[in-house]
Amino acid sequence: MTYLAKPKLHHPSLDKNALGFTRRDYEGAISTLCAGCGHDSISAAIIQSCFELDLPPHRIAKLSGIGCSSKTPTYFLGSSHGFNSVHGRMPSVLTGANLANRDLIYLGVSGDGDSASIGLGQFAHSVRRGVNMVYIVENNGVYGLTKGQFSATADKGSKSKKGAANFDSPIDMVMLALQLGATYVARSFSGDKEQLVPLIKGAVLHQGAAFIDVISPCVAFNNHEGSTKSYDYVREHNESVNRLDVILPRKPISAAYEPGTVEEVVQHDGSVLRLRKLDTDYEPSDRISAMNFLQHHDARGEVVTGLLYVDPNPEDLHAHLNTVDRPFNQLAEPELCPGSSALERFNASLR
Ligand SMILES: Cc1ncc(C[n+]2csc(CCOP(=O)(O)OP(=O)(O)O)c2C)c(N)n1
Ligand code: SF4
Ligand SMILES: [Mg+2]
Repeated sequence: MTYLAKPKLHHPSLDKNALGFTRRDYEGAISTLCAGCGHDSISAAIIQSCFELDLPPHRIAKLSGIGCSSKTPTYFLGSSHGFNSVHGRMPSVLTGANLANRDLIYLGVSGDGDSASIGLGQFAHSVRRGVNMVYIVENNGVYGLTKGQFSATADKGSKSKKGAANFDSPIDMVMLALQLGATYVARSFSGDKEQLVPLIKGAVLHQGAAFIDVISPCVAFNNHEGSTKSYDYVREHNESVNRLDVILPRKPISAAYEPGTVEEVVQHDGSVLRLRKLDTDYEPSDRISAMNFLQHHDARGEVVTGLLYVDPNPEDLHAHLNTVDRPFNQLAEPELCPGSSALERFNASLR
C-alpha cells in the first residue's frame, strides 16, 4: 500500500555499492500491484541494475504513461526524478526532458497498451529520432488496469480469460523498434532476472535509443491456458539467443569463455557487452538478420529473447540536432536568446 511507509532502517550488513548505497536506497513505495504480477519483478530488476551500476539516484529520470506498468515507477527509485504522464504520451515528455537536460539518464516505463495502442505514434517517433533513453515495455498482451481487454500485442488466436479468441494481427514491438532504427534492441521475460538485469544495465550504458520488450504476465487477466503471455507459455517457448554480461571500464575483465561462443561489443564509454552465444548462428550487429531471425522463429511459435541488436556507435537526437554539450537548462538568457542581430544574420543566411 502506498500509504504504508517502508521502514527506513537498513540492516548494517547490507551490501553497499561504490557510492555507499544499499539496494534498499534504490527502492520506492510498497507495490499495490496484484501478488505475482510480472511488473513487480521488472521493478526489482531495475532496482538491481541501478544499484550494480552505482548510479546516483538524482541522475535518473523515470517517466511513464498510464496503466499498471506505468504505475510501477512509484515502486522503484524513490529518490529519483519522476513524471507520470498521460496515457501514451510518455515518449514526448521524455523527449522534451532529454532536450532540456541531456545530463540525466532517462528511463521510460510503459505498457503494451500505453505504447502499442494509444501511444504507438509517440513510441515510433521517439525511437526513430534516436532519443537517448532506456525504453521498457512491460508487455502482458492486455490492458491490465482496465480489466484485461486484448491489447495490440496479443497474438492472433490467443484466448482471453473468458475464452474469446483474438482475431487481429499482433504488433511485435521488437520488430518495430528494429525497423524504426533503435540502436539497442532486446526482449526478455520478467521471470528471468539473470537475463533481464544485464540487459537493463547494457541499455543504461548505451548512448542512444535502447528498447527492451519484457514479457510480463498479468496474473489477474492473462495467465491462463490459451494465452501466449502466461508464465507457462513463455517458459515453454523461450528461445534465448544469448546471455549478456556487462563489464564496466574500471573493472578488470576476468572471465574466459570458449572461443567462438562469445561476442564482445565495446560501447562508447568503454563498457564491454559480452554476449555468450546460445544460438551459434545469431549475429547481434546485423539489423536485417535480426529481423529475419525474429520472423523465422515467430512463425514457429517461439518467443525470442536476449540482446537482438546493438549498434556500438549509436547517434542520438542531440547529435542529429547538433546541440551544445552543456544542458539547455544550465544556459543563461544571453546564450539561449542571442538577440536581434544574431536573428538578423540567421535570417539573412536563409535568403
Ligand atoms: C486517454 C485515455 N484513454 C483510455 C484510458 C483508460 N486506460 C487506462 S490504462 C489503459 C490500458 C493500460 O494497458 P497497458 O499499457 O498494457 O498497461 P497494463 O495495465 O497492462 O500494465 C487504458 C485503456 C486512459 N486512462 N486514458
Ligand atoms: S491487473 Fe494484471 S497487470 Fe495489473 S497489477 Fe494485476 S496482474 Fe499486474
Ligand atoms: Mg498491458
